[in-house]
Formats: sequence, structure tokens, C-alpha cells
Amino acid sequence: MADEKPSATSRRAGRRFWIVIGLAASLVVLALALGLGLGLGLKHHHHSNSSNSNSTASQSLSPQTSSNFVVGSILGQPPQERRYNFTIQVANGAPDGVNKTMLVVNGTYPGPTIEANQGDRLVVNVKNNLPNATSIHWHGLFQNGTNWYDGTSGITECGIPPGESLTYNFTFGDFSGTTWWQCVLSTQYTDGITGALIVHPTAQNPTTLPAYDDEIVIQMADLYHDESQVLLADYLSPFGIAGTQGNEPVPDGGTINGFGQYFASGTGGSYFDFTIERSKTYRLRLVNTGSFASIRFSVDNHPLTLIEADGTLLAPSQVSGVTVAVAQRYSVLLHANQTSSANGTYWMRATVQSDMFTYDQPGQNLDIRGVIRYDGAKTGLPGDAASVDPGPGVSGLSDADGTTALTPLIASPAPDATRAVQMSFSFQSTPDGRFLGFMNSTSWEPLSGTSTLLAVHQDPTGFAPVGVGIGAGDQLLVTEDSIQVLDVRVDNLDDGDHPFHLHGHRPWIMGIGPGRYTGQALNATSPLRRDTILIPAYNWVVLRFVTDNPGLWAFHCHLAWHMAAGLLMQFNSLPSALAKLDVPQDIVAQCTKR
Ligand SMILES: *[C@@H]1O[C@H](CO)[C@@H](O)[C@H](O)[C@H]1NC(C)=O
Ligand SMILES: *[C@@H]1O[C@H](CO)[C@@H](O)[C@H](O)[C@H]1NC(C)=O
Ligand SMILES: *[C@@H]1O[C@H](CO)[C@@H](O)[C@H](O)[C@H]1NC(C)=O
Ligand SMILES: *[C@@H]1O[C@H](CO)[C@@H](O)[C@H](O)[C@H]1NC(C)=O
Ligand SMILES: *[C@@H]1O[C@H](CO)[C@@H](O)[C@H](O)[C@H]1NC(C)=O
Ligand SMILES: *[C@@H]1O[C@H](CO)[C@@H](O)[C@H](O)[C@H]1NC(C)=O
Ligand SMILES: *[C@@H]1O[C@H](CO)[C@@H](O)[C@H](O)[C@H]1NC(C)=O
Ligand SMILES: *[C@@H]1O[C@H](CO)[C@@H](O)[C@H](O)[C@H]1NC(C)=O
Ligand SMILES: *[C@@H]1O[C@H](CO)[C@@H](O)[C@H](O)[C@H]1NC(C)=O
Ligand SMILES: *[C@@H]1O[C@H](CO)[C@@H](O)[C@H](O)[C@H]1NC(C)=O
Ligand SMILES: *[C@@H]1O[C@H](CO)[C@@H](O)[C@H](O)[C@H]1NC(C)=O
Ligand SMILES: [Cu+2]
Repeated sequence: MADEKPSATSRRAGRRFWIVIGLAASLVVLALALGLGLGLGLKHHHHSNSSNSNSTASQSLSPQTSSNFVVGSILGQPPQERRYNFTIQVANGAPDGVNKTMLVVNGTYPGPTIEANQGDRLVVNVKNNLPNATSIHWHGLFQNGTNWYDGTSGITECGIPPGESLTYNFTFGDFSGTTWWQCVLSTQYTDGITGALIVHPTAQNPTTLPAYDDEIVIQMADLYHDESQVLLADYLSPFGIAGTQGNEPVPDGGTINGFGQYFASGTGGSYFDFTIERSKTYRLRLVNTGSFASIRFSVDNHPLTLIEADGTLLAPSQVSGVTVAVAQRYSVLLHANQTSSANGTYWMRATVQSDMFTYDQPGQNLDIRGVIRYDGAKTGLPGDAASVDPGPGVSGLSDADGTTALTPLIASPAPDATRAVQMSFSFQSTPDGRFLGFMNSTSWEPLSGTSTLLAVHQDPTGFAPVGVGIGAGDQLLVTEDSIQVLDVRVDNLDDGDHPFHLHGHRPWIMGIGPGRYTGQALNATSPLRRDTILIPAYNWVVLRFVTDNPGLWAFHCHLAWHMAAGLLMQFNSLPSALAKLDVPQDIVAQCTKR
């Protein structure tokens, strides 16, 4: 609704821009020897093996190309249908130099960037070559009238069976901004099924938004060397990890656009490395596509101007860095005007935050870096001495605060609430010895042989009562069959911070604070709207949204381990209206096959 578009004059037709990948000095030779395909033009025959076997990692990742991270060239094109073909497969990868088995789309990590204009239709054919079911969720999109394409397995579909395909087909409605796609079935995205999704707005940028020249996608993620299914089994076991139930798996490292460094193994890894032109301004579209840790982003010596959070334009503010929680997005402007490094190279930093880690992970590297290289700079890495991380206090700027301190660029009040629901969440032991996430009294598990969407579609008034209720299969639902302005008051009773994501909406953040919600004043003047909100330990938050989008909308913690531990509930909006919509036959057929 409120994203930006550079004015025609701020954007040059002919862009000069390069990304040079894999400059890990002494590491490059090793990488070449190992055939890791770090974007150095190595050819992997990534079609040759795929038809033989789809359950073993018989192929390696393909190299990344710069075009996967540069966006903006489609601005101003007439509305059109944009088609993508995705093939999900098992592959060998080594994002930080350590071999691991990955699940990826089209043989790359991260997968293909999807770019569209707001008035376009997106048609993505997803072929599943995994041995397990899968699905793709289009994070932050509203899917108004197409709830079945939200891609949440167990809720809006049953999952694409192995060897089969599903064509997702939808429009963007009021949505524009920086977002991403991922698989939210179990922990599959932890193994690599992620990519950026950029939707350029139809409306011109407000003149109050600073202009910029070029746009780059920066996807940051924590990285695990083990397969997520192995880690998940340990996490959910009665013994837990490191002897304590509830200890989430601690990552080994991290990546920037799929490039990370890990020094303990000796191979090192590689760097995301790009060249900028002096005096240009770059919009960096930051996404945390990780599974557990927040990541702080900064660029040495460069103050950043924060302008977007989860698709909402912000009143510009200068920051030294921004900490991005899992699934959150920000845009920052980087102005290429620095001279402090004599050779024109600077570190970009994605510092993986350790505050949620409960045990030591030997060899771990949380200091993930990329290279920003001014046009004309020679190859090689920046020096540590020449570069100074403009961290809090160093440049006189502070970091961004991801909640109420961010001010929308376009002030607009939230409507008055007509209804409110209350809930709390926590982690608890179960009688059968497990340790799971609970929203009120339920820990989510998908229905078997159907989805909540189909169950409600078939029995719109019977599946769950209006208001708070538990549907068959222990599905915690808040149902509204009329258009209401709903306040969702959430108490975090846990000692950790949790990034909660509401599907199908971009709620107003009405208030947040320590303790439980007991009627504290809310501020409707011009609250921030975002779809992923970090709820700090032992804090409350009130989110407000309008129940005018028919369907089943997941509301869950986006930490992959917590999602898998059941920290999820659903909003069931306008079931009578949903019942009048035709669910596509291939969505129905998925469920009868399983
Ligand atoms: C997608 O696959 C179909 C069928 O194989 C093919 O006809 C089409 O050209 C492909 N489209 C793209 C954009 O790759
Ligand atoms: C993904 O791979 C498929 C099949 O190899 C190909 O048709 C398609 O064009 C690729 N899509 C993208 C977005 O690269
Ligand atoms: C890593 O994988 C590549 C092929 O993908 C293989 O050639 C290499 O030997 C592996 N390295 C190690 C240390 O296992
Ligand atoms: C498929 O699912 C099974 C059971 O959950 C799991 O053990 C296995 O690792 C999965 N395979 C892949 C490639 O994800
Ligand atoms: C992938 O594996 C599944 C189950 O093992 C099988 O049914 C399917 O035909 C396979 N697909 C391909 C392309 O080999
Ligand atoms: C996508 O949906 C539109 C609207 O329902 C429909 O007209 C079109 O045929 C669909 N496209 C595909 C490829 O299914
Ligand atoms: C560079 O640009 C930033 C952001 O616009 C500004 O704050 C800073 O003063 C400029 N620095 C120099 C050396 O011109
Ligand atoms: C840039 O300068 C620093 C400090 O003198 C040095 O450590 C680093 O190796 C240089 N990098 C390049 C690419 O010349
Ligand atoms: C959660 O529990 C509280 C207290 O029992 C109750 O008032 C509320 O309606 C419940 N909310 C949901 C969504 O179940
Ligand atoms: C409510 O929000 C507005 C806009 O952000 C702000 O100016 C005002 O100070 C806030 N009021 C209170 C009581 O916090
Ligand atoms: C969904 O569509 C309906 C009908 O066109 C509209 O009234 C409503 O505002 C839309 N909601 C969202 C969240 O896009
Ligand atoms: Cu969580």
C-alpha cells in the first residue's frame, strides 16, 4: 500500500553495476579445487543428474549470478503476468566452505529472486523433486480471494506430493515492498528453500522519500552444517540438545546472499562482493531469511538511512546499523561518498546475534562479512585496520529499534477496534515427555488428510464457533464471520524473544511493553504496520487488523524450531464468504492423495 517508487528522474536508464563473487583470497584456489562453484564461472551440469534420482544429493549448487541480487529494471513496465518455474531438489552445497546437504530451488542458494510490479499477476509452477511433500509460502502477501495459494502446509494446502507440481497464481492487491518466499513445512527452509520477492509499487514515491539510483537485495541467514531434520529430532527429543529440553539448535555460522565464512574447517568460504559507483545512492533491501538468530547489518564507515520495514515506508532516519529479526525486512540507503579507506574497499557486516544461544557451538563464526568495493578498487579484501564498524556510539548514531520507535513516512491512524482477543504463549513439557510451544493451551499440529482451509470450506459454520474456539484436531482458531477490527493482545510468557508473523495482513502495532497486557493505553495516531514483529521476553504486544480477507491465516513464531514445536494458531476470517469461493481442484486433490 505504502511503498516507494523512485521518480523517473532519479533513476538512470543505463546502469553500471557489478557483483564479483568469491574473492576469498587464499580460499579461492581451494574452492576451485573443491569445485564448490562460488560464482567463478564453474559450470555444473545441474540438469544431467536430476532425472535419475530425486532423493539423494547427486548434484551441487549452481553458481550465483549478480542478476539474482540486482532489482529495479522492470520499473515502469505495463502490468503483466510474470511466470516462474521452480524445481525443488536436494543438492550438495557449501555456502561457507563446509559441505552440507541442502534443499534448494533451481539448484541455487538463495533461490531465484522474484520481481514484479504491484499490478502484475504472478504464476509460479513449483515442481517437487524432494522425497517429501513441500510447499512455498509467499511471505507478507495478502492473497485476498486466493487463500489456497498462501502455501502453508496443513493450513491452506496439504503439500505438493513428491514428484508432483502445483501452480501458484495470484495478484498482489494492496501489497508492495521487500519480502521473500520460503517453505514453511517443518524446517525445510532451514536447509535452503528461500528467495527474495520484490514488489514495486504502482504509486509514485512520496517526494519526502530520499531518491536512490540502484537497488540490491541482501539476504542474510544463520547457517547450520547439519541437516535440519536431524537437528529437529534432537531438539524435540526427551533429552534435548546439550542435555536440556528446549535448547534450540545453535547455528555454525551465517551467510550474505549465500556466501559465508567458516575458518575452523580450513576451507574458509567466500564473500558476497559487489562494486558500487562513487556518488550513487543504493537501496539495500535487507531480509533475514534465517531460522533462529537475529542479524545486525552494517557497512563500515557508512551511515545508513532507514526507509522501509516489511513494506511500510518509514520517515527516513540515519542509523549505524539495523538488527533484523528472522523473517523481517528493512530497506536502507547507502550513499557512496566515503574516502576513509585508501583503497576503496569496505566491509559489509552481517553479525549473527547470539543472545538466544544456550550452549557453545565449537568452531562457530558469527562475524559474517561481505565486501563493498568502490569502482576502480583493486581486487582483494578490505583491511581490518582501515575499516571501522560504525557501531552504536562510534559514529554518534544508534541502531534502529524495530517496533514503536519507527515512524511511518505517511501518517495514518488505525481504525478503532470493534473486538479483542487475548492470548499468551510459552514453552511447556507435555505428559508424554516432549517440550513444545503453546499458544494458550494448544500446540499446533497439522490436520491429517485435509487442511484447515478445506475443513472450514466444507463446514463453514460447524468447524469452529465465532470467537475463540478449538476446532477438530485441536486447531486453535479465532473466527470472525463479519468484518471486524480485531485487537490481538499477546503476552509472551517465555524468557526468549519471538518474531511473530501474521499471514495475509500487515497489522498495526498498537502497543508493546513489559509484563502482561492489562489494559495499557494504545496509540492509534500513526502506528507502524509490519507483518513480522519481535515480541521481547516477558513482554506484551497488541496487534490490530481488519478481518476482511476470507480464509485461514497462520499466526506464529517464525523461528523454524518454534514453528516445528507448534507455536502457531490461526485466524479464520469470513468462513461464509470463503465457502462461496471455489477451491482449485489441484489444491483439493493434494489432500486426497495423502
Ligand atoms: C516453464 O516450464 C514450461 C513447461 O516446461 C515451459 O513451457 C515454459 O517456457 C517455462 N517457463 C519459464 C519462464 O521458464
Ligand atoms: C528453474 O529451472 C527450471 C527447470 O530447469 C527452468 O525452466 C526455469 O526457467 C528456472 N527458473 C528460474 C526462475 O530460474
Ligand atoms: C565437498 O563436496 C564436493 C562435491 O560436491 C567434493 O568434491 C568434495 O570432496 C567434498 N569435500 C569434503 C571435504 O567432503
Ligand atoms: C523427509 O522426511 C523424513 C521424515 O520426516 C526425514 O527424515 C528426511 O530427512 C526428509 N528428507 C529430506 C530430504 O528432507
Ligand atoms: C521423486 O521421488 C518420488 C518418490 O520417491 C517419485 O514418486 C517421483 O516420481 C520422483 N520424481 C522424479 C522426477 O524422479
Ligand atoms: C491464473 O488465474 C487467473 C484468474 O483466475 C486465470 O484467468 C488464469 O488462467 C490462471 N493462470 C494459470 C496459468 O493457471
Ligand atoms: C556521506 O553521505 C551521508 C549520508 O547522506 C552523510 O551523512 C555524510 O555526511 C556524507 N559524508 C561525506 C564524507 O560526504
Ligand atoms: C586495503 O587497505 C588495507 C589497509 O591498508 C589493507 O589491509 C587491505 O589489504 C587493502 N585491500 C585492498 C583490496 O587493497
Ligand atoms: C486464551 O486464554 C484466555 C484466558 O483463559 C482466554 O480469555 C482467551 O480467550 C484465550 N484466547 C484464545 C485465542 O484461545
Ligand atoms: C502516539 O503516536 C504519535 C505518532 O507516532 C506520537 O506523536 C505521540 O507522541 C504518541 N502518543 C503517546 C501518548 O505516546
Ligand atoms: C480483500 O478484498 C475485499 C473485497 O474486494 C476488500 O474489501 C478488502 O479490503 C480486501 N482486504 C485486504 C486485506 O486486501
Ligand atoms: Cu519463537
